[in-house]
Amino acid sequence: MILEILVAPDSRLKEVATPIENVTDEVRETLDNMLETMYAAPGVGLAAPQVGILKRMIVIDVDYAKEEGQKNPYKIINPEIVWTSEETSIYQEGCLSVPEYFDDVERPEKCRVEALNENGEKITIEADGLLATCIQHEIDHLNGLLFVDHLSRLKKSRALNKLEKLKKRGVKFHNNTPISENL
Ligand code: K1U
Ligand code: ZN
Repeated sequence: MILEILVAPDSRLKEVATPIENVTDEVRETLDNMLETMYAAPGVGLAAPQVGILKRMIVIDVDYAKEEGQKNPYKIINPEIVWTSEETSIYQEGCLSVPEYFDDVERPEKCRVEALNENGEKITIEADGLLATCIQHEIDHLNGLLFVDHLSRLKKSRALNKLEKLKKRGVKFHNNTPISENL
């Protein structure tokens, strides 16, 4: 099932999500729905708060972006960043909750993340490149942060004010694109 992706500004995107206590069938079904939603958007990651679920789970597939049809999804529950590299890298990020805005964000180049998989087993992910960027971007969502929070105040307000105006005019978004106006 495809879920509705929240668009900023939305107070639910600023909340800190709570840990998952038990990895149940309901959690697995939500992860599957999140993946379906992410592929349809299309995106390379999605965090549960972006679909209005304030729980600590994310999905990622950076390989899908490289070669269409090649799926290599991660379903990640209660992720914790346990190490980051001192070297940083700059990547032009986008966000499904901040449609039509892209900007450079500097983050640690590599990171190590401990989490649970969809079977409730402990996993460790050693990430670099786009995977490291994406996993840090998604964990930010679990902590109520958007990538525009890493930009200057001016750039952040430019990005969010534009969206706020579109929302006030009744513009709805579909697949990251404004689609309609109820004037
Ligand atoms: O969290 C999100 O909103 C998803 C976001 C993840 C992300 C992208 C780039 C850098 C960091 C995190 C996206 O997927 S935006 C869309 C996107 O980047 C993309 C879409 C289709 C093909 C390739 C990339
Ligand atoms: Zn995002």
